[in-house]
Amino acid sequence: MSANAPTQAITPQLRQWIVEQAQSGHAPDVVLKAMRDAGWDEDVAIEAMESTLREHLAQSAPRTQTGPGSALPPAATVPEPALEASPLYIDAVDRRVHVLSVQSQPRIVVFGDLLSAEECEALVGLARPRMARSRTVATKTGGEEINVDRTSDGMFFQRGETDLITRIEARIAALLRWPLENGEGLQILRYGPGAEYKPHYDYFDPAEPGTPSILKRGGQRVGTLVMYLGEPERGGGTVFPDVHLEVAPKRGNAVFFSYDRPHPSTRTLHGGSPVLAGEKWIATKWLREREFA
Ligand code: PD2
Ligand code: ZN
Repeated sequence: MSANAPTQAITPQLRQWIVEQAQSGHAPDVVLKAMRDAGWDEDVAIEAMESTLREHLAQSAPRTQTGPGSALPPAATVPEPALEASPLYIDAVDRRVHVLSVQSQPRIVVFGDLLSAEECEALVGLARPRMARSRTVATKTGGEEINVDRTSDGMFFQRGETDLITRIEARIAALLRWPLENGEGLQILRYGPGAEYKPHYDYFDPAEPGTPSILKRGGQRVGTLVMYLGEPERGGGTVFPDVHLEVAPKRGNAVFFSYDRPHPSTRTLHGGSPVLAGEKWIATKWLREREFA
């Protein structure tokens, strides 16, 4: 709250109104603007929205994906780099990408030198003026929400938005042998000291009511490529708790993982550890089953 703003109480009525807005699909920015127009201090309004939606999610019925009689969702084809001959590097259109580590179940591959230092800097430079507090897709409504588990700032590029982005997207498509058209636009995230991304799955939970609407555009996510654009001094690794793996966020490197069904059995739970010193920047490319038009 700004220093001289009077204290504003977050009443049960306000909380109910916030939940109703989210359920009817209003974007967080729209709700925030309505609150500011009604005289709410911006920081109080954000806190009210975040705490209300967090509590609301926690109170929702527990999800059972693995209960007796519930079959696993069917497996999909996933992106897969050409690793059959145990290569030390893969030539991906215009760049020789190093293969630093490979794991099969779950499929997790660490790449070195996927991006040059100049490309990393250029992406950060393009993104920096457009950064805003991160939002993720709200699977309850199919809209967007401020994600209380993510304390980074972020933005999305359109696919093919600049020549640089087109070149990088073509490189990724060749590296992962997955159609460029099936990729979402690059997401850029910046984590300052203390910022983290709590462990989560990148696929859309089939049990959430908003998921069918999200899947109309391109189907499920089946793979993720996290590229490190800016390294912190300490902390900020990408962790996979189920397999006790931590990938160091080294600039130009990337970690790829795939998941053939939207289910925890893929063991692709992952998160971004808190940045302990410095700043971490990443670009994430999510791969869908079909064209993401
Ligand atoms: O920043 C990361 O390391 C990270 C961790 C978990 C990024 C993502 N997920 C993501 O972009 O999905
Ligand atoms: Zn993720």
